Amino acid sequence: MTHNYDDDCLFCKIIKGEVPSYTVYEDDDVKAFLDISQGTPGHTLVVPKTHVPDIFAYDPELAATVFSKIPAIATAVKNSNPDIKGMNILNNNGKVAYQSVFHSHIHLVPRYTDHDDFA
Ligand code: DGP
Repeated sequence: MTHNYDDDCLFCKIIKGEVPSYTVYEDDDVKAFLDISQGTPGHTLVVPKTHVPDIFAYDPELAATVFSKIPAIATAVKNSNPDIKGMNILNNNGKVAYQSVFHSHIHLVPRYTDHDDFA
C-alpha cells in the first residue's frame, strides 16, 4: 500500500521509522504508538499512515477505515492492563482546539481509578 507523506511532519517521520516511537499496533492503514507525554500510563495515539492534517481533510473512505479500527485498538490497550477501568478517546482539530501536531491523531487515554488520576 502506498501512502502520502509530508516530509516536514513529525508523525510521518514516526510512521516511516525516522523518529523512534514505542509501537502499540500497526497495520497497512494505521499506526498506534505511545504518546511522548503520557497523560496516564498507556496513553496511545492512533494515526493514519497517510498524511491527513485534521478531521476536516479526510476523504470518507479513509475516515471509515481509520475510525473503524479505534474500538479494537482501544480494547487491546484496555486488555493490556487489568487496572485500566475506562478510557477517554479524544481528537483535537485545529490550533484553537489544542491540536499541536498537524497529522490527525486519536488519543486513547486509559483511566485507572475514579477520577483521581486526571492529568
Ligand atoms: P495534540 O495536542 O492533540 O496535537 O497532541 C499531540 C500529542 O503528540 C501530544 O500529546 C504529545 C505527542 N507528541 C509530540 N511529539 C511527539 C513525539 O515526538 N513522539 C511521540 N510519541 N509523541 C509526541
